[in-house]
Amino acid sequence: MLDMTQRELSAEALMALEDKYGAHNYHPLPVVLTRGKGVYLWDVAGKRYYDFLSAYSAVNQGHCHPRIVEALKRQAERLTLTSRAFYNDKLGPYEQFITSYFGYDKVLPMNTGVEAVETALKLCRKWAYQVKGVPTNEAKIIFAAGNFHGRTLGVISASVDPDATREYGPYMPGYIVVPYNDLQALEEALREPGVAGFIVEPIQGEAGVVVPDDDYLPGAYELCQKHQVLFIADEVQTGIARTGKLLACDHYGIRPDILILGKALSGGVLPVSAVLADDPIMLTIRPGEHGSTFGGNPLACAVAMEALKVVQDEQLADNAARLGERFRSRMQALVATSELLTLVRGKGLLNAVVINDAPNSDTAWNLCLKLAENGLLAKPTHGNIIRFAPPLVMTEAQLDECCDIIEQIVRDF
Ligand code: IF1
Repeated sequence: MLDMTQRELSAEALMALEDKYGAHNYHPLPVVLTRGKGVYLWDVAGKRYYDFLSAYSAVNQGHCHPRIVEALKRQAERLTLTSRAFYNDKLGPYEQFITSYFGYDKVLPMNTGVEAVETALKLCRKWAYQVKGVPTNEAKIIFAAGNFHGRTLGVISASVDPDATREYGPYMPGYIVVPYNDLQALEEALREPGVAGFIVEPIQGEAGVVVPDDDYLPGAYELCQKHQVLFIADEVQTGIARTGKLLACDHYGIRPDILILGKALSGGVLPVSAVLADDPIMLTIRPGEHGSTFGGNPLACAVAMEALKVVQDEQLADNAARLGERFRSRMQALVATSELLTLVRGKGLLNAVVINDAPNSDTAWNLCLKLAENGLLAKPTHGNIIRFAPPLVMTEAQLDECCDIIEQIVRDF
């Protein structure tokens, strides 16, 4: 009976429910989705959309990928959770698989992206005291301004976005924030005593898909090595084929000391995240010193293993690279002839267009409403930037159709 009622609720009624009973910590586009398949989403009225957000790059493999859903179902009927109080028969094989997939000695499995970031920060501090010999409680970690690493207190303490930090203080000590894409500022910060790590997004997502200069990440990595500081890459959003390589760091030939993954590690099926590092770093955390009830659960292990195999078998990195070139060249042509757009930037299928208006304007939002009306879902990041990040299983023909829609809307706007 309840189910019947729910199915018959209109989009308006469903939005009203969220408004009335849910916390107001989001401001979604007024679209109520009920089904997804590959690059498509459908709303409750049956209207079909191209998904150009991919749940913030969590569904790189496409919505409800049959292989991943099958792995989920198979494991769900067998064993879902044991906690880490006992061994389970999925964790070991998954750990072997993912470490060889990314080329690290060890993995520490967590659930959400921000938990993996927190894990990396804790690991970095442990390493500072045990290996580098930093005096107790004096370890410092360097962050880049414009960062987005999640929502915990430990992580927002590094944010420069007032929306993320306002009235959530006091904040975590031991942080240094330097400008992004500025090697000189990083080098100066590295000279401070007690620096243990530098954490960076290879491309800053929330900041508006900001791609650094080609020499920034290799330069930063080299500086970290020189100062015996861990280079920590937050590839929660950029990883797993999104930017046209398995990892964004692969574009620059650098291998982070600590690698953080999340989102697409499960193909968007359930929260699965991971921290990867070699033994001298990972083994500084000992039994009882860190963990999570759900981290490394058999359901997550089965899903993540299948999700990573899909990325490989379907050559999603190559597809992202190819389609990304195509997308940016189409948008480049549009930028050249439109008053409304000033530039397009990105790598692979993580791209953004910047609108010729103020960062606090509502132009990007209004453009996204128009795009949605015309069957394409994208989300503004700031008032004048729209991120375009479709699932990586998209075809060229589909991408062309999407570019046609964007072109049309921008010209008519
Ligand atoms: C939301 C942004 C994207 C991330 C990086 C860690 C996390 C994220 C590089 C934490 C999460 C999300 C969360 C999402 C919005 C979103 C986002 F616009 F805010 F910046 F993707 F671009 N590191 N990113 O991007 O992962 O704990 O959420 O699993 O609604 O907050 P999480």
